[in-house]
Amino acid sequence: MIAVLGMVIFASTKMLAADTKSARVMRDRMFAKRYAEMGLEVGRHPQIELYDPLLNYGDDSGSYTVRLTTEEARFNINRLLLQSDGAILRRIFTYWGMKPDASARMVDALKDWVDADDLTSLNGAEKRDYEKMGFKGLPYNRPFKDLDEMLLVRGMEALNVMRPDWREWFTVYGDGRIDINEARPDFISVLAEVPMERLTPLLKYRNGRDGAPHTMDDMKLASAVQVAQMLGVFQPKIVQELQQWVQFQGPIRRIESVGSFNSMQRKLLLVTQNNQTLWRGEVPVQ
Ligand SMILES: [Ca+2]
Ligand SMILES: [Ca+2]
Repeated sequence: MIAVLGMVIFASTKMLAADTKSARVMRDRMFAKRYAEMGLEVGRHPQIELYDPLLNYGDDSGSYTVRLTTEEARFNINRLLLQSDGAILRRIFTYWGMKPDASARMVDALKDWVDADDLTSLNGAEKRDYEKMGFKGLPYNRPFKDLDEMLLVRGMEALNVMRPDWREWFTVYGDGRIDINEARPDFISVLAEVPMERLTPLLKYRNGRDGAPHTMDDMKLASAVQVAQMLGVFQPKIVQELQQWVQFQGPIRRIESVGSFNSMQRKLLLVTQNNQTLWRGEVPVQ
């Protein structure tokens, strides 16, 4: 099927051979997206395995690379705000280089946005504060339905400039527990309050004998105690936090497909649960 699709793309490319530069850019964008779409279709197949060779494909004109992971590999922003004292979120912002008062201000503003009341937290922002800034109808006073809603929160514009990849850290899906088998090392470092170098035993274990992530020999972490031991954390507070905030196989699939054509790259994302689409769209290539 893929070979046939590839030939179709190649043939249409030839027809467009003699055109202007802007038309070439448009064409490259279109074909890069088409390759990404091909990848997404392969990646969403229920029988596809994490390490399936079909997840990478290339021919003379273009290619796609698919990454399968779980949505729970990210921090659920709503749960962090509504089911904790905000400590983990403050740690994330501090890790990004924000000063303690700025990160407390950001956490409080986010918290006020999602909590139902109009009572301004110590460093937060509620209706009155947004009205003073000239905004009516804010905050929504409900959990974020989409990450982009976060951009409406006071202070997020500046954070978006400082940390353009902030979306990579968060999700609005899942029960809030981080899939420790899929989470990025820096996420684990922030979650468990350990420096990156302390992660080596855990990552070694997770990667299996070949030392590479997402291959057939990967090992699965299976308990919070095991995670705590591997990270060398014994403070009861952190162990308890791990027990509360960690899981080992998130049920929500995240399929990321990057299509390339000439120098153009486009990335499509599909989030599914029980084969139902939760989110589908294009995201920036990081
Ligand atoms: Ca509120
Ligand atoms: Ca491996």
